Amino acid sequence: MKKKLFIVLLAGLTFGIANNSSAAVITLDFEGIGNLTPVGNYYNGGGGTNYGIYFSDNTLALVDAEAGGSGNFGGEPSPSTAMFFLTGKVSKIFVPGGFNTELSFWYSAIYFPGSGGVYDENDQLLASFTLPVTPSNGGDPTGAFSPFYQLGVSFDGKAEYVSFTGVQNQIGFDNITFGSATPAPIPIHEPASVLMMMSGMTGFAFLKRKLRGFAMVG
Ligand SMILES: [Ca+2]
Ligand SMILES: [Ca+2]
Ligand SMILES: [Ca+2]
Repeated sequence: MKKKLFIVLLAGLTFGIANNSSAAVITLDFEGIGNLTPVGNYYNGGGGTNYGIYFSDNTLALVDAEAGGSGNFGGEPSPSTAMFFLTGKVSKIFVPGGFNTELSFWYSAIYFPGSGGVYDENDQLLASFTLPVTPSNGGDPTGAFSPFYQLGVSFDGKAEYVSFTGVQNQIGFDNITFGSATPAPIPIHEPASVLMMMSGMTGFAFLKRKLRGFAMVG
């Protein structure tokens, strides 16, 4: 039983094989955006490097608690700011002009899985991906949403936007990279977390009682 579930998680984390690409690689690390501040147009002339990339209104930056913010995370690939959402179920990233063939990012989701998609300018789905529940190792030194896991997606065609779907305040992202799908390392040390995910509704009431959010808010 354990073995089967383990393979399911691997499958979710390892789809996509990087292609060689000479296109410019852009990584958004969210550093420099304030705690609980909308990412919005930060990378579209709003203070960060102007890549012409903008985010759906509900997408917020979150600074780790160790750095003075309200982030309940650790092991983020670029300290100390990540991205998440407190309203809605979907965060979208718009890349006018598009990007080719590869996307990668890091995420943490310790209670609920997420999913996502890459779309072209006609809203056609180019690639979809699942975001399995990730283990929690205690943070850096605190932060339940730790560590982050890397995931890469390869697709054909020119993508115009990316959607991340999940439970609000229960999934966070960092180092979102356009133009590179570096193969995901698979540092899985706690298969028990997968079992918790797979237990589904049976464990839901228990989880809900001790649920903590990506941000310490509310
Ligand atoms: Ca932390
Ligand atoms: Ca940190
Ligand atoms: Ca960061």
